Amino acid sequence: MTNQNRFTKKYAFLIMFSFLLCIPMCSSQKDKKNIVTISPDDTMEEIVHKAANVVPSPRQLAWQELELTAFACFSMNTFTDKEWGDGNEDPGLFNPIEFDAGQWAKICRDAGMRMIILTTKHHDGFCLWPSKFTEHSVKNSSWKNGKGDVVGEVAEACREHGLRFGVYLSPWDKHEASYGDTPKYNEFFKNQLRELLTNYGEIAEVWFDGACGEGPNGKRQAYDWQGYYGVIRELQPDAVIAIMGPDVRWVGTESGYGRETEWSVIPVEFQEQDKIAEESQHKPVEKAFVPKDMTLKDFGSRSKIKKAQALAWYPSEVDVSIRPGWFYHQSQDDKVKSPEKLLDIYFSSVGRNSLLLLNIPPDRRGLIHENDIKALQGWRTILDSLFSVNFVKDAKCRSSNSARRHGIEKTIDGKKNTYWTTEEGVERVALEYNFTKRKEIDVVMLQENIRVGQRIEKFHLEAWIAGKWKKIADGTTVGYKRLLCFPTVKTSCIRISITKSRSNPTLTNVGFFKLPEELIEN
Ligand code: FUL
Repeated sequence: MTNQNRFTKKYAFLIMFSFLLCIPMCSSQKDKKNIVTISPDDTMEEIVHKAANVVPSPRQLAWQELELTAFACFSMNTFTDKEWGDGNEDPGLFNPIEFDAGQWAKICRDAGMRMIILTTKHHDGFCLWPSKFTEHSVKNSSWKNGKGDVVGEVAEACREHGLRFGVYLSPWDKHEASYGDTPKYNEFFKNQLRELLTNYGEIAEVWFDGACGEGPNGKRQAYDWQGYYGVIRELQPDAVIAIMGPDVRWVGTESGYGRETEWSVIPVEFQEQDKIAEESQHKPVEKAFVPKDMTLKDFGSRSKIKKAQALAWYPSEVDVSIRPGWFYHQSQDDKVKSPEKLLDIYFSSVGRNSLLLLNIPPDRRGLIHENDIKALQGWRTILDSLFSVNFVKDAKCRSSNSARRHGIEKTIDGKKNTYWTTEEGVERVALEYNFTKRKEIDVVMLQENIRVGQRIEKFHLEAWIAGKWKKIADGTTVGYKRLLCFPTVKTSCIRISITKSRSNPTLTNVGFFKLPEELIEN
């Protein structure tokens, strides 16, 4: 990652909170609970209780449940063999003669992706749709004699294949002459957003890159984030706004590896707390928060929330490319990540309370390259084989405590809306799953019911082997999904002990699985 990326993505974290603090509060009642203020008089116990009851907004919940999404970094850079263009590229260079959005959507769907996010405009300003507001677009390319619309075709293909569609729109524009002329460019950018958000059906995610450099005149632009967010909320109220936005947090690296301790409820620090609390129901409040390093080991542990002035639901997204670069380069055809590497990334993103945004950059033909297809298919085969048999189906289960109507059987019914929990005040608890026959197990899946909040802080797993309990894994946070992988055990019973929780813990689904044999031998 370049220094500029690092800086600008950090900056993103700063900026998004200003909006997060106001928009969720001034929108619907439902959205209110994804943020809570902490009073200076709150005891630690009260702060922990508040943290335990912050929940995702409906749009954040729908987004989290997608689990796997694809990025399609495809634009002028694909044809110039660059990662970042300078905005002076000849539009005529863009000519994907075999372009087939249906192929992208089919490959992504078959790999298990639930959405494609397209780079509709990268930093070079070239637009993949015939924008009325610039000449630097597909309308002046050789492709389809300037009559093509990549955004339209990808949006349509996504719909046909049952995928959601998202747009990446770079605020940084190295081509546009008004860039740096702040009010003028902000209007230009909002016009482009309006085109994308009105002409292409439902948009599930708007992805704002943090990169903010100089425009063609050497000027820098002050982005009107609040104005941009307003356009999105008005035109696509169900879309999450990611990275430089209030709904989805960049995990902090582009490696594909999330944190082992990943809280979706994290502190929002701002200076004029009373003023914000007073004004938040009525109008946006200008930014007033303290920057954080996105690579912190954790954002939401007790020591962090203790110092917070407010807490917000702000879940993490892990973005990574299947190749070394974000855009297609022929020289990287033999550097596509292997199915095993992708599996490891899956465990370390989806399996660590994050959503995975995997970039699959189409090539110059306008197709996903054969090598990427092979890797994706290999990965899907492993995932299907791994998760095809969940041993809970055969298990008899019991727990040391359960609340009425929330018994442990709710963890094995496969439903996402039912869940096990304990009686009020019971925060340490054990759950046992007894199998009719001994099973070989090396992967455990835990899912909290995030609809009521994220609560589990510490847990461990034990297997009953040769007449005694043997510890096989332990962890801190669970969140939406936690996957743990350990050396294979042959056991008749697994015990999950939750030893620390914020308020009564919940589990909506539990799974016990066995990795395919060939992976273990490797
Ligand atoms: C980065 C950009 O600068 C890359 O080119 C790419 O678009 C990636 C997804 O985000 O910040």
